Amino acid sequence: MFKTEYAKKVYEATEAKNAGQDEYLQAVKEVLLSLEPVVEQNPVLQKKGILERIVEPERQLMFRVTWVDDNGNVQVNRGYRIQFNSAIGPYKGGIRFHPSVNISVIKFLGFEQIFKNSLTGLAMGGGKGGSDFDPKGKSDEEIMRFCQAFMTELAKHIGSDTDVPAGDIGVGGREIGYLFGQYKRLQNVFTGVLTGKGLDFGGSLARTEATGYGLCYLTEEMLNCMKNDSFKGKTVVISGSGNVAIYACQKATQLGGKVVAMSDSNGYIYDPNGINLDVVKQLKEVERARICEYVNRVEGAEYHEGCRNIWGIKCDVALPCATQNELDGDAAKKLIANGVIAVAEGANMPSTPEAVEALQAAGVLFAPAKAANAGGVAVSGLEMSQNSMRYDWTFEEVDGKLQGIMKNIFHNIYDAAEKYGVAGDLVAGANIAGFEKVSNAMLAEGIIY
Ligand code: NDP
Ligand code: 2IT
Repeated sequence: MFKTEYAKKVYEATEAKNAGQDEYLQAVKEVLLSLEPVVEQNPVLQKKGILERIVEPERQLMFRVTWVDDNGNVQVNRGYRIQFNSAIGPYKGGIRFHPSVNISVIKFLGFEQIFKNSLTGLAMGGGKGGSDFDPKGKSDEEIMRFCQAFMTELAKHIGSDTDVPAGDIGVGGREIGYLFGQYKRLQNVFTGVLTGKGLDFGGSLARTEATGYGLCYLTEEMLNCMKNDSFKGKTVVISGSGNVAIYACQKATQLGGKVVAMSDSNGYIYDPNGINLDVVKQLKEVERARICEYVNRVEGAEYHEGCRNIWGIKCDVALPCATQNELDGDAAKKLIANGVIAVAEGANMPSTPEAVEALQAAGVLFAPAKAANAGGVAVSGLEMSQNSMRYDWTFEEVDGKLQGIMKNIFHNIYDAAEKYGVAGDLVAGANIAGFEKVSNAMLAEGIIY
């Protein structure tokens, strides 16, 4: 698979050093394969060990989180923060609370974040954190106590100019509030140390909407530039029903698309009349209920057990917005057989390598996560700017900047693919364009002899 000795050697060494870390190795392999034309044309990258350095986190924190549940029982979870790369700015990236979290998952997310954050054009390095804590079925008090226990250790390692966490799966506005409160209590400073904060204490307008909206802005630009087309009149399928999926549904609908399906980890709903987003929001944002409940409230809708079968629904645009490796080779084949035009990744690494290969080979427009879901962290960057200024922009100002950033990202990745002889391959384009700024900074900042 590898054509250059250098990339191959670095991948094999990474594999040997990180045995069993499947998600992390999957993410590294894709990036190193894309970077082969870049390392071939720039021998200084090998001379200065850039690839060896970029696959090794600057710092990895793993810690015990002890908390007490509502029955008075002591519970222990594992916490993580991977401070992956700070060449272009303070570490920046979300925190995930989900039972599937392990070192491999957090490292793949932190690694991807380096390139994503670079693509936004803002000064943010890459990081990620989380815990194997399962928020499902926990009371509000349990969530609060867990967040406080988690932050009691994390607070020692983060700061508004050092490392700025945010939300991800299982971490939304409620959790960020509790985490922020505990940081402030411990450090006695009110700073922009987290993003995604509530609007009353330093949060940015449009951060809640940013990832889903940004995904649709980039998809619209891709449809427009590569197919002279748009969302208008398109049938759209969106997996997930969390933060990213909900606001992707809202924007896709505003742009003239009809979203006919959404899911959670149990199953999916199909609504031929177009998803009623108010119902989904009520269920997911207010009641924290399961998606199956939708069919009890909306006539004509169907519920099917098993979230993966959502990709069998005929659609023009597919937006995977749930989790990693949720769209595999078989799902890609179904989408292709049903005439899909575009797939854009709202989740991080939702498509398996087999799916990406099949979609690209079939000529389906494919926007990779690093570019397509960068709107969330981009507006996090804008939240940091507003916190530094101690001044807030309006929703329209932030949304306008987000649109500009997403259009820019599309053109940068499109142009990078063309420049390195892989025109139209936006996966390679995103990896290359994201890498260029980070590697330039690493070269400029030197190494200790
Ligand atoms: P949420 O916790 O708000 O929602 C997650 C959604 O995905 C839920 O519907 C959840 O269903 C579903 N899901 C989670 N795990 C699985 C699984 N193993 N199998 C099937 N479905 C699953 O998270 P977000 O919307 O914030 O995040 C979704 C994706 O977007 C993640 O990949 C995240 O990394 C990525 N992302 C998030 C950003 C953000 O700003 N929030 C920014 C960029 C990317 P259930 O409720 O049943 O668990
Ligand atoms: O994957 C991601 O980009 C996020 N979860 C958002 C990170 C952030 O710092 O806003």
